[in-house]
Amino acid sequence: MSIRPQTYQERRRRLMASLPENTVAVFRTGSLCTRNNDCDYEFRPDSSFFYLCGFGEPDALLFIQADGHATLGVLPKDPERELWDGFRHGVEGAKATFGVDEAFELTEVDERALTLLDGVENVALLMHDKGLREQLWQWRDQLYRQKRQGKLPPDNFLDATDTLHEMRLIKDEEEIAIMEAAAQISVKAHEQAMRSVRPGQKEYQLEAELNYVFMQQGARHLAYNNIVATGANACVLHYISNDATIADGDLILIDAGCELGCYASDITRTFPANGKFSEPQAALYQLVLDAQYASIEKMRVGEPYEAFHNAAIETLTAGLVRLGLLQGDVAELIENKAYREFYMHNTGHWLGLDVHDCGRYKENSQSRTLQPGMVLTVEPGLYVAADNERVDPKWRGIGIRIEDDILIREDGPYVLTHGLAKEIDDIEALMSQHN
Ligand SMILES: [Mn+2]
Repeated sequence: MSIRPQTYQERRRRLMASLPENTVAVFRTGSLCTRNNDCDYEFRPDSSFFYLCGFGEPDALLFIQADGHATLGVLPKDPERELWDGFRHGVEGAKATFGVDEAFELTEVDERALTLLDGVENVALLMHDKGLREQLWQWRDQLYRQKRQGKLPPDNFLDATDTLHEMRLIKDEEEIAIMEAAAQISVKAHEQAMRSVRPGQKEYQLEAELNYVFMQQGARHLAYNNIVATGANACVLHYISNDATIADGDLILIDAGCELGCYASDITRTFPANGKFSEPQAALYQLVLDAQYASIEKMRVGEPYEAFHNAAIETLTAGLVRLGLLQGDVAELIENKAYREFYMHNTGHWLGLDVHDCGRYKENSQSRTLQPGMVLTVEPGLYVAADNERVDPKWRGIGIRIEDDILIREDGPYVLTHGLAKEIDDIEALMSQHN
């Protein structure tokens, strides 16, 4: 299960067909980042670069000409460096493995770039890549200085961001297969966390169970930092310290997903540390779950993007009134955004090579409509701050989110993260198989 070289070729051709004639598009993948002294963070290729060629080494540069002809600049083969830092594909390997038409060693980058840019009218790039923008300007200046020798510097710089992001937004069959596999590995990891948790454990000890399953199942990387939040820590939306002690009676919120072939999965589950929901925990949990089901119902072809968020808000607000956390008329409370005291984030985001994947949510300030091949998360939640004195003490410090990954298909929403318990009974049954 992987992306075929022909698919990358096809993407490059499609990109160039959407850009003006006589354009060269240039992308780069990024460099290693230092963590401390001589230790680097693991390298992860830029998502758009990877989408166009699948090459995973640092410092690489991709030129695509108008007809789709692709030239990849790569680090040279170097037995000494490879002995220390690991394998490099080099020029021959890059051509043979990734289906690019040409490759060169980065030591020749200036010469190659000047040849590729000479006589071209437009240069397309991801305009936010400041380093590349500056590099391209330097090459342009060099051509400009040689104008009287017959060189023709490019006239315009174009932003390829929108075109490329819209392509990435609609997933093809190969991408969907990888994303479902990633989702299913994450399902197994969450199941293991639910089965193995014990009060008294540190959050990071439970986190270790997730990471173990990810890697055992073939996913070497995380899509984002794991959130393992016990009790009121769940109310900190991007809690990542994961070093508190899990108490009997806590709810635990885990937001974690593996990355497979650079594709993200993104799952949140909330479950009781001792295996049994208390009454107030169960009441709020069931409300969030109802909101999630109502939301998924709206994840259909032709529905506006905002519909599933609105469905979640309606269910949550009505439920908060019913349980006594909000007082007043439901329609008015929605109008005044009163729910924001307990629900302050959106109900979903695009998912793909990036966990918060690219693609516009609105077009001409109108919510866009859902189309087949879009993948997005659905993640309603409720968070009652531990110091919220406006509500009955029994609700305080409860944070809940339930998140799944949804593929929009002609025949309706398809849950990529299928099979993972989320009904109260199913979670309690799974947790009773304690290991
Ligand atoms: Mn998410």
